[in-house]
Amino acid sequence: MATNRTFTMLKPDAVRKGYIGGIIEQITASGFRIVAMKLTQLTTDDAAAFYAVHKERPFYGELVEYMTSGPIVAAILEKENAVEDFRTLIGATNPEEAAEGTIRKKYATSISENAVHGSDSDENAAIEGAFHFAGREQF
Ligand code: IDP
Repeated sequence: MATNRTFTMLKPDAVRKGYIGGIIEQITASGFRIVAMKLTQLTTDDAAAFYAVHKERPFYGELVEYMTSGPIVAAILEKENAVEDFRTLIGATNPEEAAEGTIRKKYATSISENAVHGSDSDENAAIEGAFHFAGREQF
């Protein structure tokens, strides 16, 4: 059964370029409630663990380096059908293939520096949310 929460990160390129406000505005205007949120920075160990599923991919080293290159915004979001609806809102991994109006189409720099993360399953949303937030930080 689908749960109603997903996990997101506004990635270092989006934070560096001053897009936090615009992206959060689009997320909340699309019906997501912010359950948890913080500005933080991943260590190399954090990023390596978070993206461990990609460790055999050729871009893994680049991805870990990029994700540790500056602050990120981590957040848990709530909405009916949250995981699927948020993936639709952010658009395809490669911004060149993302639909018009999606967050990646508007704010991403490239396929690697693509502005925002969204969990790909309810199971991963729960794991990723717990990776970043204690229970008392979730509202
Ligand atoms: P997703 O974030 O859309 O779910 P994944 O395939 O899970 O996409 O990849 C995780 C992240 O790895 C992407 O968001 C992007 O930052 C990076 N990435 C994915 N594919 C490539 C690639 O071909 N080159 C460089 N970076 C990539």
